[in-house]
Amino acid sequence: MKEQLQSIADEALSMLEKVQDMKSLEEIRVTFLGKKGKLTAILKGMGALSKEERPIVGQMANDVRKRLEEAIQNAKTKLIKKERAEKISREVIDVTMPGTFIPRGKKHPLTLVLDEIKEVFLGMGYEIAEGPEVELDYYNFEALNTPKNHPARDAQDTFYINENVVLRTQTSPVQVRVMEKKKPPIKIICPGRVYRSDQVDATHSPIFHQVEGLVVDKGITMGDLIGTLQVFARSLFGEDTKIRLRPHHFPFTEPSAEVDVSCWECGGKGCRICKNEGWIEILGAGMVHPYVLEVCDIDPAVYSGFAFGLGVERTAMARFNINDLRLLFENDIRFLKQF
Ligand code: 2NL
Repeated sequence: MKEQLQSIADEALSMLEKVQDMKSLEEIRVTFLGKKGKLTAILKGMGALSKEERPIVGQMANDVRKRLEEAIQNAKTKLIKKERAEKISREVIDVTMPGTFIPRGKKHPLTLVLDEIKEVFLGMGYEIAEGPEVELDYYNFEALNTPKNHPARDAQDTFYINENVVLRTQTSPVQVRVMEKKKPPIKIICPGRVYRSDQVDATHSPIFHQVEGLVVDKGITMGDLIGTLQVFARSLFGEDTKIRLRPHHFPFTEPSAEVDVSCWECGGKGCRICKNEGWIEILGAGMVHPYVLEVCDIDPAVYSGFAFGLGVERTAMARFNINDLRLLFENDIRFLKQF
């Protein structure tokens, strides 16, 4: 039996020395140490030994088991190290491989125009003011001299959240909020998204963007308004651009005007772009109505102001010669690439 144990140990150790993978290692373990393994068989056969021999062989069998267990553990550690080294050598990074091409994006035409507009007014010392898109009826209409039953409040034009809350139809409520808080001099522009219950077509969208401007101080006149709009028109549409005011009505300004710029294509002679008018309408403007100043606790006997409003989509369409407003919202890359 001693010789048997010795030869089992020799056989197992020589197999363990040559083992190449985890699966064979496990097979070796089962062959020698498993329930039906060679060493177990020896232990089972010990009943046939004499009293004197039994402890000696038992001791020897235990030593062999210990040696084999240690050898298996060592072989396992070696294999894990080997597999890890192989994995790392397989995973070398090829630093010369070309990267994935990520195309560079560009600004949307609406953003381009908005940036230009902001730039002009920041240059004239205006500040940018922002406010909520979900707005109280009071700021959107009431404070702007547009009482209940005024046609501009028609449910067809305005998205009502409830009786007192609307999606703002213009950015003027921001200006009212500023006037309530801050006393003149005030010089702000209010860019932002506005909402009207309109059917989508080539010139209408229920969501669009506006920039409104407001100046309030002592002695502000129509001359200041015209001079400001002149600077604005020249910088957006070219140095030779002229402006003209046509009388109009807004509830929040008095007097009020619609403002045209001379056609940048034909210079006023008449062409396809201006539909032979020579002029293109770009904004509405006027002197702030005394009522609006009063509700903001600004004394109209001391202060006066001018205000104007323009549609960013309309301006972008004019500026870039775009004939359908929907193109600005579809995000078709073939369209956007052109600006
Ligand atoms: C248009 C016309 C306009 C204003 C907006 C305004 C704001 C205050 C007081 C008085 Cl707080 N006026 N805003 C004035 C005139 C015209 O917009 O056609 N917008 C697209």
